[in-house]
Amino acid sequence: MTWSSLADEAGRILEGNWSGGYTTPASGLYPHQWSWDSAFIAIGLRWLSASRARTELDSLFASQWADGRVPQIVYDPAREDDYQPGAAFWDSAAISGAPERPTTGLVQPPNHAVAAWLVHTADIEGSRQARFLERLYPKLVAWHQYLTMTRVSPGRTLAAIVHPWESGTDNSPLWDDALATLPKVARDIPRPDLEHAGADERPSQKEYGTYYWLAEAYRDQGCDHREGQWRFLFEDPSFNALWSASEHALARIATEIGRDPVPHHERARAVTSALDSLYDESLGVFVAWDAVRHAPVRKATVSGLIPLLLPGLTQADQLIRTLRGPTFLGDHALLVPSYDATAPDHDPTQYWRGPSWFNMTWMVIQGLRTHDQDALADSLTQHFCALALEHDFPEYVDPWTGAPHGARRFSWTAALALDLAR
Ligand code: 9YW
Repeated sequence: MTWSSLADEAGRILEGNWSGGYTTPASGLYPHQWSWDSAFIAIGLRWLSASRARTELDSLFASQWADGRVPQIVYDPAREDDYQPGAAFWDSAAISGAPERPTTGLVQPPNHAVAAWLVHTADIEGSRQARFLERLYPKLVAWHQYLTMTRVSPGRTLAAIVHPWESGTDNSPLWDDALATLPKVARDIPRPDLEHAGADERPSQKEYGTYYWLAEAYRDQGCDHREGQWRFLFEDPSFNALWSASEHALARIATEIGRDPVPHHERARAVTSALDSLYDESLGVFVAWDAVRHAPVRKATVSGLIPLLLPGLTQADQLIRTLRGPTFLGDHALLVPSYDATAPDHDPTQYWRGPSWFNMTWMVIQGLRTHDQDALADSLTQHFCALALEHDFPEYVDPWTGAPHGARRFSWTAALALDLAR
């Protein structure tokens, strides 16, 4: 592998998945714009075309809701039949405060300010000329304000997700017990995704039954979980670590455009210190907090390693020990498994229940660099780039054999490989 062949191929993939204003995650399986994908994509795209990377984020924020939320998916109406649930399911036009383009009412992890800052640093001159940060800053502030006002329960500091899709780690074992208590929709659910990936590589029909039930309930109460007793509410470590990292990035952005960085530093510190309550000493990782049952979900997933991104994290040494140990990389894993390698229900080929995902390993690499662990960061980077190139930039891989699964020519795999190959 040479870095230039990797960069050339990654560039072709991002070109192929470019829709004119944004990049789809994968041409067949995911034909719309996804929120946290766009941020990861912009991070790589900045090395190909900083202006396109700016457009990627601008186009996502053009569909921000009046309450500040950045929707999980912005739909391309021309591809309505190609992904479910589609725009017709959400009918966002009927909800007050929704944007012009159809979107879902859910959100995804808040990695956008991190991306905006990185895009800016790749072309400071162009960014200043385009007034990119001036334009995006108030929108990013409104997005984080939505999290504070709507997703933080009284007396808490961390933001909660209201649906597994919001975690970005859809069928993670973290959600199993809560989902088992929920109803499923009775009708047949269309699964156009199964035309592009094997059924054993996607969430099951049973999981989809509950996802739909929960999404319908959320939609039917106007996309606000605070009406009544919402039955799925989790504080996820990765979601909140990204929020804190994004507040640090917002502080840099504020300074760059002559605004006050202090509130952002304060929020970042508050979220980081609130994450302490999710740290599980005996597992050596952060776990999710079930805010309905008021109990932690004691399972080790890659989500629990993502707080490594945060400077000054008091548990950094223990997290790195856990990462190197049998739960994750210990048994010669090439990339970071998404779920505890020692768990009896670990499945190295099943979506978020074992395989390694490139975005997660990219964040772990950034975290290792933050905590001066360059040797391990370098070795993960080598595996990352080699596997991406060898297997046509897959969506995810078996952590030990590197065998590819899910979509190929997957945009964030290409974008983040490009970023690491710099
Ligand atoms: C789905 C687009 C999305 C990602 C998620 C991932 C998957 C959608 O694809 O969810 O249909 O399963 O879990 O993180 O944003 O790439």
